[in-house]
Amino acid sequence: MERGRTSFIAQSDAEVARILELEAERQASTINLIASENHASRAVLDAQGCLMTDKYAEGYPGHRYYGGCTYMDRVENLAIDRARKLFKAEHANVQAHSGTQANMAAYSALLEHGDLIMGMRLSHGGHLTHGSGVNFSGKWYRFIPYGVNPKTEMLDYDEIERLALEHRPRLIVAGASAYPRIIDFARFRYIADKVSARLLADIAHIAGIVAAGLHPPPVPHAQVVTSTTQKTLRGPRGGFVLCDKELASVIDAAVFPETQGGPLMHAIAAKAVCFFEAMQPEFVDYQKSVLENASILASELQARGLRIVSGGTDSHLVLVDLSPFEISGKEIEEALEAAGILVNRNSIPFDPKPPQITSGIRVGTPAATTRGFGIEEMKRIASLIFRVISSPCDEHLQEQTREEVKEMCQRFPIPGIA
Ligand code: DSN
Repeated sequence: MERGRTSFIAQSDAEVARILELEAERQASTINLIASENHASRAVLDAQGCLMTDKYAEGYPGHRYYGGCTYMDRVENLAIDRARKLFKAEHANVQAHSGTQANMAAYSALLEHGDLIMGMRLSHGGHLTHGSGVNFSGKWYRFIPYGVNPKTEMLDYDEIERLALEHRPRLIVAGASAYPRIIDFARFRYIADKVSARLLADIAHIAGIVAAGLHPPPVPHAQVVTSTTQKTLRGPRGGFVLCDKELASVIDAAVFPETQGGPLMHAIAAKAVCFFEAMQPEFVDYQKSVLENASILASELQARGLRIVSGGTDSHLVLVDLSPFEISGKEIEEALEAAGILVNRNSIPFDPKPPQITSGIRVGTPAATTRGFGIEEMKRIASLIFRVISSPCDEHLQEQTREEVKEMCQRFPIPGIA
């Protein structure tokens, strides 16, 4: 069991080759329910490991600071064209190294340091780059956080509008890392227009669902859209920015040369492959299964008495409130890992516990769906999760569950592992 290039690595570095083999074995024998992860295709992995790693290509297609960029231009133009087509955007920048870099560049293009932004509170499902005090965003800009309604645990658009009218931000960020419901980009734009703010949609988590047409699109509502490529979009680890054409030059300048140097051309080649894969009809089927699996997982967990934040999900993720069981997200993350099931501890709205401990777990279906898990497997996974949650200190039970997980996994190989 090894990925294509491991044998070459083994010839020059046996230690790293062994670690890669162990990681492949870990991925193959465990169920990955981490909502922000996925299993990229062999084509994406090969492109990301390709010889474009060797090339400097500072600048943009047709305007590079190095010779030898003919094929860099071709592959970057392909990635740009595909990203624009996939998301119906006027302009795309595919050089951002990550979602954080994409947000850094977008803020820099649109704002001055000290400007006011509205973003979703991290503890209600927002992202570090949406104003956390430990992140550049919270240090360089002033943020007014918005959150979910305490009763519905869903975005409260009336309250967001009230806050916008009171504070009059220059930018509103719509998007989340742990919010299981549809995000109403049209409503966000209506609010932004009322206070002459710009709207940025951070679709990192839902990009694949948006690309498949199964979540209302951020374009044309948001003037700027940022994203990663490795989550539901199932591409390489990386970022990209979409924007209206009048912002194209300021966004490009904010990515390079302002916040990044040389682009990662191998990653851009892999992004091109990812966008191509996301244009295929099978990708829509895949995203439908991702949503169906998440919905089944939520209802099966609910049927066993677990409280699901907001009462369900419209997306690829489910937030489970563990507080009625008087156990923490950290304890259950660790107990589930011992049982071969990977989730992450996650704050739930109004969580009294700190982010290192949390009262919840976040459970997502993109990776498990990629390896072919369907409704029957989701039902079984829900019963295994419940079993572990019910006896979180029972190591024998975890070992027994781990064996069952291994047996399930053997029937569903990961596409990127030969
Ligand atoms: N840290 C990622 C997540 O897990 O959602 C977002 O960048």
